[in-house]
Amino acid sequence: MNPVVFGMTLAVSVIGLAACQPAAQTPKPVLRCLATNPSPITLPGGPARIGSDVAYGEEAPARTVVVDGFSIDATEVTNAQFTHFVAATGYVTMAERKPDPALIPPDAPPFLFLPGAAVFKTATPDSPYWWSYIPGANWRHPQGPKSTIEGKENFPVVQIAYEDAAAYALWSGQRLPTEAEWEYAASAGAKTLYPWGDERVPGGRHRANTWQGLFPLQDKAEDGFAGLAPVGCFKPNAFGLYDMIGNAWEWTATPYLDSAREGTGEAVYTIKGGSFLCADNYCRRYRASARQPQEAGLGSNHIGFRTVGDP
Ligand SMILES: [Ca+2]
Repeated sequence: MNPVVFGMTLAVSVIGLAACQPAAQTPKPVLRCLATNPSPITLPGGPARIGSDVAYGEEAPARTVVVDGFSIDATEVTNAQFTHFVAATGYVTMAERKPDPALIPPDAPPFLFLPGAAVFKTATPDSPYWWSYIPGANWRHPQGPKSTIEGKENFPVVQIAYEDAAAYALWSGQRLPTEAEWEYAASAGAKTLYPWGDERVPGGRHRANTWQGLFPLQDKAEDGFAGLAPVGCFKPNAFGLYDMIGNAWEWTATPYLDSAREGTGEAVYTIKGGSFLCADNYCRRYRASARQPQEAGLGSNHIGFRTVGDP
């Protein structure tokens, strides 16, 4: 998708910004995050219930598929892990490369021809937009050239395009999960709305890093985090997998649509799990069956990935 269209699509005006009032401060929960990355989890094959008939239309129908057994990373791939990959291979991510001018309208603003990626920022009355193409944004500088991952080694790596995630997976002897594998792993056999039950915040305890408050104006961070969280700060699902819901969307190897038939000019893959930007008033894709299309070539600071392996 060309960045101009991307910007126009997401640069939605926010009505009534000035009417918003600051919310009361809510005590932040005390969370213990993983100190070390756990080993991948091996899951048995078999029938898996995926999709939903009671959520967004694109999730229907609920259906049973059969998956083969596989292993899956217990957490999203971290900055530390991706740093190791880049140090070993010299890999340069798409956001660090000059964009393909063929994908950009010739009359587009000059900054769109520079390496960069999409960055979220909280909207304000003076700037009612929440996504911007920022030159210099990449996995080392997820929120733009002045940002850093220093001290965030255990955060999920973001600003990763599809081929970057696939390259990491190949290097590590793994691959990206299919959507069915991912959803099977995320729901962990649960038949409830969320992998942990039918209540999103059972007993007032958040089970995933999402957005509380009126999106995109105010993130109250009642779950302990405004923006990304380190991996493994919330209770794992029944399979022992962390952050399948929330924190960062995750790439899958499943095309969202037939790009050639749809004439999008760029492959579009399915991302899963929702992110720290999913809110009650927007997105609400903090469920295992939720899905969203993502252009293969565009990184953003709310999309990461994890890998799977075959026995
Ligand atoms: Ca949060």
